[in-house]
Amino acid sequence: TLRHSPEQLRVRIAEELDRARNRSITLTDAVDREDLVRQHSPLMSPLVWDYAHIGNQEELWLVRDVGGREPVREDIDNLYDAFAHKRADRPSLPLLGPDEARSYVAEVRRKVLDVLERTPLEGRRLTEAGFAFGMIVQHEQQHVETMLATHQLRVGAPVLDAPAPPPGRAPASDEVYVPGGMFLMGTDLEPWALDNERPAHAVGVEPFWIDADPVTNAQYIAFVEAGGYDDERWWTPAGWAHRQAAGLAAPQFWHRDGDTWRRTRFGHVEEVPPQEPVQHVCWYEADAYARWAGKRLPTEAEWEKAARYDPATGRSLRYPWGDDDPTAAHANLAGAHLQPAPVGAYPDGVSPLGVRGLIGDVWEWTSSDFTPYPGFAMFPYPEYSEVFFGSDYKVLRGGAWATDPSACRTTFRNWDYPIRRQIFAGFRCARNARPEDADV
Ligand code: AVJ
Ligand code: FE
Repeated sequence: TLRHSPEQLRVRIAEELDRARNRSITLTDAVDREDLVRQHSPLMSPLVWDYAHIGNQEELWLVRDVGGREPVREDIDNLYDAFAHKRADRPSLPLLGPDEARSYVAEVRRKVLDVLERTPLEGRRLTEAGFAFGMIVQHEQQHVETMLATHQLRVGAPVLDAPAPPPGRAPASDEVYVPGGMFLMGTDLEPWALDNERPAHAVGVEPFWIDADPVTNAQYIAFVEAGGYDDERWWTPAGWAHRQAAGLAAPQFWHRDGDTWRRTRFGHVEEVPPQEPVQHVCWYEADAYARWAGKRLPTEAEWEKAARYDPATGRSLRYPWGDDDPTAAHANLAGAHLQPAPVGAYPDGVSPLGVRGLIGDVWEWTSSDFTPYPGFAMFPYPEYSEVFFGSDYKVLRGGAWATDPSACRTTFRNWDYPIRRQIFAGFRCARNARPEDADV
């Protein structure tokens, strides 16, 4: 999207809208009507709510605001306002049924494609470089990821399948040295970057070491089997209280079968693959593991420097591998495999410093609270990020196997509560460098 002519941009936007819609349709067509309207966990909306909410957001921003057209269904705005009803309450609302939701969403899309044909993609900030369309593409893709989390919580026969990921390979070394000093964090150039990724600004970090790969299941099992869940020393007071209250003893969806750890993944029960990044751990678990390992979580500035700083030029890249858009060779994205790949499976995705698996596989918890960058300006609405700023949420970086490339960049910031485990989140560790480490 960086250097498109207006006509190429229109084609690209239509393709992105279509790709997002194909994913939402796949996930909603995969289950029967009962599973579409049912709540599979109080943490999640019924799938049919996500589906109609996707259409409603698209109507609000692209049909009404960008297009200036008459509302399609103004009467349902409140039902699909995420701030008006908590997820737990959504099943009891008079929601559109599956057929109604499908025809509503399709009608909105027909109008949007017409709006796209007639809208200048320059001038007005909301439509400059197709921003509002890009925002809606990313919104749908984020809900696709949420719907995948709902599928993972659903109990019953498997309905989703995908080919296995490529094989992994060992890293050259377990940790990578990141030099201290300034780098450019955030972006002004990425046309579809959301408000919280802006503006680009110089940030200094102290020299540090970061894990070459995300923490694997095998590494995490060592923590579990060393009694890490029963040793208060590794946990913050809030983490320990939560571990006790929630009875945490292993990642979500794991169980012990004799001597073997197994996991349930989209209805399939399988042995926990040792070389895959661990997922379905909350921030408190990640933080406790890091302390047990004699390390800590990286800050989001450290994560971003490790991901995009090129020491040869001093420049910040768009992606770890350079400025090209992600392909299937760079990273495990877009739900292609429905699971993380073993570490080292994407040699083309390595960062200039030699850090691997930064994009895709699992969202990575950072130690940072979700706060605005200096010079932050809310755009185009406060409910995307601004209302979430503060100390309640921790930042996650890098995207998961479920994340679409359109909603995944080295600058992209995700956030969630430190207790959340149903998201596709893991982590890697970091530690401060000593002065003599600079010689390596
Ligand atoms: C950025 C993933 C935290 O799912 O709550 C979806 C994205 N915002 N609809 C979320 C979002 C509005 C958001 N996250
Ligand atoms: Fe939403």
